[in-house]
Amino acid sequence: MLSWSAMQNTVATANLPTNKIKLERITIRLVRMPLKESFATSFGRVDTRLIFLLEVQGAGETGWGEVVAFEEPLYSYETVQTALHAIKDFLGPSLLSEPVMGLPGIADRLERFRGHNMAKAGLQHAFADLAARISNQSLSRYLGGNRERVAVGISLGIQQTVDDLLDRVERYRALGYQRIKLKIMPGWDIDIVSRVRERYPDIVLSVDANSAYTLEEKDRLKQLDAFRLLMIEQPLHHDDLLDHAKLQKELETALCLDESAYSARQVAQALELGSCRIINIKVGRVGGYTEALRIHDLCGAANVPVWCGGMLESGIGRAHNIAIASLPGFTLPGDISASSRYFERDLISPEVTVSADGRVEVPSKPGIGFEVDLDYLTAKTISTWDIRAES
Ligand code: OSB
Ligand code: MG
Repeated sequence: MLSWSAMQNTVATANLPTNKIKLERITIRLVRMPLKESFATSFGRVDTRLIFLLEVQGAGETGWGEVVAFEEPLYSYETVQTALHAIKDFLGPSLLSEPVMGLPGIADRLERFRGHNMAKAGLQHAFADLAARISNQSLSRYLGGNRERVAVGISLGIQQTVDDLLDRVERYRALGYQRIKLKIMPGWDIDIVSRVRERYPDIVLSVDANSAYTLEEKDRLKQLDAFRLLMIEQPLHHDDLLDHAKLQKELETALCLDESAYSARQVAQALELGSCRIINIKVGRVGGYTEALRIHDLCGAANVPVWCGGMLESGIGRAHNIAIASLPGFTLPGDISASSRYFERDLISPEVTVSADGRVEVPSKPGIGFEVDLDYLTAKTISTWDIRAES
C-alpha cells in the first residue's frame, strides 16, 4: 500500500487542469423541495429537503453546485445554516478575491478554513461545472471519468412495517436497481434482513446503520453474516475507526465506512487499521472533488472498491454524483436513484432516469450535462444571496 505522504499528489488530482479563471459572482439559492416519500434512518426522518444551490459566474459561463447538508445536524454537524454562514462570510469571498487555478487552486484557497466540508464541496461542484463548460467538455471527462453509464442501487429507509419494506424491495428490484440497501437500527435489523433475504435469495443486498450500534452489540451485528450481504455500512460511531477495525476482524461481511471517512487522511488510516474493506465516497462529506479523487486513488492503490453515496440531492447534486461515479475506481453501484424516486418534479431537464438494467447514462454535453430548469427553480426558491468580488 502507498504511504500517506506518497498519496498527497495522486494520479487523478495531478491530472486536473490548473488554468486561471476569474470568478465574478457566487449566487446562493435555497429551494424547498418536498420528498415524495419521507426517508427514515437511525438518526431521524427527512420529509422535505431545503436544497442549497450555488451558481458561480466567470469567463462568461455559469456553473452549478449543491451543498448537501440537511437542516438538522443529525447525519453531520453541518446544516444549511452553518453552510450559509461559512460560504457568505469566509469561503465565498476567498474565491472571489483573486483568480483561481483550477480545482487544486480552489482546494488550496479553502484549506485554511477548518471543517465545513459540505460548504466547500458545493463550491468545488459549481467551479468544476463552470471549468468543464469553459473547456467545452463533460464534467465526467474533466474529472477523469471513463464510463458512459454508471451502475446504480437504491437505499430504502426504515418503514412502518416489514410488508411496506417488502413492497418497496419488489418495486425497485423490478425497476432494475442493481443493489438494494436497507437502512437498519437496533430492532429493525436481523428480522427484516432475514425476511428480505428469504424472499429474494439472489439480489445484491447491503445494510446501512448510520452509526446506530456500539461494539458491545457485536454479537447482534455478527448475526448479519448469515445473509450474504455485500457490505454493512457505518455500523459504529460516526467518527470511529478503531472499533470498526475490531469489528471487521470478527465479521465475514465487508464493512464500509461512510460518516467516518470524511477525509483522505482518515481513509488512509482506516485502510491501515483494517476498519473496512469498502469506502463510500460522498463529495460533500469529504469537502470536494480534490479530496474525493485522492480517496479514489488511494483506495485504488490498496485494491479497495469505492462507490458513490447519496444525500437525497436535487438533480443538480445528482448530476455531480453521476460524474464522479464515472471514474474507474467506482466499481460498486452508487446510491444514485431516478429523479422520480425523490421528487414530483426535479430541477433539471432531462430528469435522471434508470434503465431496466440498473444504469444511469453519463451525459456527454459540457459541464454537468443537464439543463437547469430556471423557471421551476425560481418558483421554488425561498431566498437568495449574491456574493460579488470587491472592486
Ligand atoms: O447514509 O448514505 C447515507 C440519505 C441521507 C443521509 C445519509 C444517507 C442517505 C442514503 C440515501 O442512504 C441516499 C440517496 O438515495 O440519496
Ligand atoms: Mg450511509
